[in-house]
Amino acid sequence: MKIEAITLRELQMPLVHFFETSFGRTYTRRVLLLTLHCDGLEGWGECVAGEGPFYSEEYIEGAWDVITRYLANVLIGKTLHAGREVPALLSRVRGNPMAKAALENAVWDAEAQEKQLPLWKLLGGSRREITCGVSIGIQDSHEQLLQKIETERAAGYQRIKVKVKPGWDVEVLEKIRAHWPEILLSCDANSAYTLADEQHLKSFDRFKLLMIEQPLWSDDFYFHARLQKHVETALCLDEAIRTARDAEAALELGACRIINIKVGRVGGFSEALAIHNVAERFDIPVWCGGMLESGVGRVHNVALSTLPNFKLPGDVSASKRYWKEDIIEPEVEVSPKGAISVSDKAGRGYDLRPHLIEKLTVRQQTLK
Ligand code: OSB
Ligand code: MG
Repeated sequence: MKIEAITLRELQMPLVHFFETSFGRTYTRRVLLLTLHCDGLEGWGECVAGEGPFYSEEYIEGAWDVITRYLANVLIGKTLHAGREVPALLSRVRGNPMAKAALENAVWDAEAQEKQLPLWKLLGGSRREITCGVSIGIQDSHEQLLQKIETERAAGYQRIKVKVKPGWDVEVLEKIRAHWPEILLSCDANSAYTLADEQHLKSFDRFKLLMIEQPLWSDDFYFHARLQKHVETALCLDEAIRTARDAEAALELGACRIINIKVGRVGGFSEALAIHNVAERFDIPVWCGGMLESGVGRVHNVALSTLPNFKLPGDVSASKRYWKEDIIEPEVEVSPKGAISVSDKAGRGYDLRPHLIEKLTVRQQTLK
């Protein structure tokens, strides 16, 4: 396929409910969508960068800039056969994995259409159904959080993850366990603690959590390894794992027993697959994280989650948890048992809603 042009769009999508982590609260997602125009096909990709540089260094303005200034022009005019070819082409630009992932994944999206294969099969997936958990942000009150957990449990979700930070942790976990002693429960700190909190984090052991996600610094393996020796609960790394090399280093050090793979954080499907394979070699389960994606990123997450070592429920949940209306047709739906079934349709398996996309778009630029 020849890449003739690339369109960037910024969509502003108000969340059904605000989402708060240890680094801040989001009310409206600013979504950067890319469309690759190639031989009559359209490949779509989503850049999951945040509104500000708080989860990682990347943010929407920076991603827009690096794509338009340095990345898109490398692909425009080229004839590509596979998404796998993209990382090498973009490697001259350092870092910026979320910007690169939007481009690479759009190529995979087009490749699946061209080869008339479901994207999940092209990626090497084997599951017909993926299991879902939810990530629940910090709320205004404990009662609100418990109410939300009740709602998500009733909807069938198989694992509850709650965001924690100093001051919103043990008391919260205590109350959750008092209501639901047996549920699959984990917490995510988004780097809110330091080694000075070692004893405090050890006290989480009594809650029998499935994992504690990214308790320490976003760029660290060494001190996570030290912490993992001290606590019984499995640690899971999110922010710190950017490459398959990172995964290998972290696992050799014993920095975690579980890995969260986010296709945006790691620069695209190729690196996500490589991390999946490293973890499998170490007999470490992975699961698919989320970044409050619109339908485009969400269905790419669904496809990735069909790989065999995605053995734990992911943060990939129904469109309606995030949006009044999602930009895909059909929307991503979760069964009462907490699962999403994958379709046998070629490509991403979901159509786009062009009128809604147009309505939500606040800026647009096409590069030729
Ligand atoms: O750390 O997993 C995270 C959302 C934004 C930034 C970071 C994270 C999250 C989530 C939400 O936990 C996952 C989702 O529901 O998309
Ligand atoms: Mg996380």
